[in-house]
Amino acid sequence: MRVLDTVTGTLVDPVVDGAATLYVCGITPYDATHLGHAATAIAFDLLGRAWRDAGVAVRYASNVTDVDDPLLERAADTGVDWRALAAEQTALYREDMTALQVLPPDAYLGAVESIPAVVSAVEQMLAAGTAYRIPTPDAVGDDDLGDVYADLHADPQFGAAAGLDRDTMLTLSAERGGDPRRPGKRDPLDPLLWRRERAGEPAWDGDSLGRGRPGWHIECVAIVRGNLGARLSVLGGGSDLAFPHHEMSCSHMRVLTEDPHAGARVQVHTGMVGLDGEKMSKSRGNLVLVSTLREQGVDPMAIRLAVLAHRYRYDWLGTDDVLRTAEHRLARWRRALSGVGGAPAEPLLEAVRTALADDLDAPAALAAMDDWADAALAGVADPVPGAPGVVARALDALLGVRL
Ligand code: 5CA
Ligand code: ZN
Repeated sequence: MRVLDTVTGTLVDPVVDGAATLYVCGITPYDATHLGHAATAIAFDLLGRAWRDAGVAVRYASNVTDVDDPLLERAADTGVDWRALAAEQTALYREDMTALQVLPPDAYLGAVESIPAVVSAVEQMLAAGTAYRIPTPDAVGDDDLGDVYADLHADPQFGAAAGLDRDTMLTLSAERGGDPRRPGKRDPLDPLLWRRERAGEPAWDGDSLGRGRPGWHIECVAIVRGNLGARLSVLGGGSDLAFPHHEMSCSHMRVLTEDPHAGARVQVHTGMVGLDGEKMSKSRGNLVLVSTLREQGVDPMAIRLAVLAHRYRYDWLGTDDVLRTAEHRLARWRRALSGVGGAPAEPLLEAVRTALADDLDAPAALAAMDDWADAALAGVADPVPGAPGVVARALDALLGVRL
């Protein structure tokens, strides 16, 4: 089972001694799940299924960023309580994932419940001199504790994974949650670890850090360390997270553990699903939201097939056509499976397993099943009794497509 390591650009088998740990960056619950979120979740679900099928001992953790700036901003804009928004969208996401047959992580944690782990990690970095404080005259309270930032110069490996020039790093940092213009930082790229309480913002007890809330990267780091250990097999998410999020997360893990090999053995990034489809179909009811599609009666298995028709590592566009093609395919497969006999199942299973082992080549797996369905619908000369049942159960297990 090899996957594309986006750091080296090579295919790598992340399994060591029959075991693998996987961390996938989950949602910030301020909006409903769209096809892109679903595609990322399904890609790593396939990886987990392929590993389990091969007998690998898998431990999988993920998160919900249930307190962060985008969530607080959306709540303020729409006049709802941020906690209610997060709870509602997290519940909806879980329903969507269940409908899409995405197997749940072994550990699924929120940022809020991980605050004690974040606080001790940040305290440890301050004590080691790998983090520093910036005064916050606008913070609530009259102490002088300040916001805490990581000192990236403490990590000689910082930047090696993403391999970007400094201007690009600065631009991406500004676009993706960083604050390169914040005065007082040692390096404009240094990421926030702990933000002191400001008027009107949620805050929690931070022991020696004072009341406040966690930075983004350290949240994922705390969950990884607490549940999987600091030497991960695979760190995954969409390609929008490669920099700064995953670069910073791996840096924090190295610094915290004083282990140059801490972080991820392999980073796997899914392509971005273009939501042009959202604009296109909004007039017809915003087709790209998984929950909307479900409400409209679209079979979740057709949504899953629409995703699987695309190789995870490339960008693609979610359109009506993609969905119609998937519905057609699903109906065809179901017709092909409705007989009592069919072509033998074993060659198909072999083809599906081989496709998945090759960097999760789901489109090749679907093509193999298309061939089996063609044969079944054309009428097999020597039909094997029970073959359709074996095929249906194997596709359920390997591809998560319940027929
Ligand atoms: N909570 C953070 C990660 S710690 C976050 O990025 N949340 S998110 O809701 O924006 O995205 C959730 C997951 O879906 C992430 O892995 C992200 O990389 C991925 N994702 C977001 N947009 C897309 C898209 N258009 N196509 C594919 N994957 C996407
Ligand atoms: Zn994350």
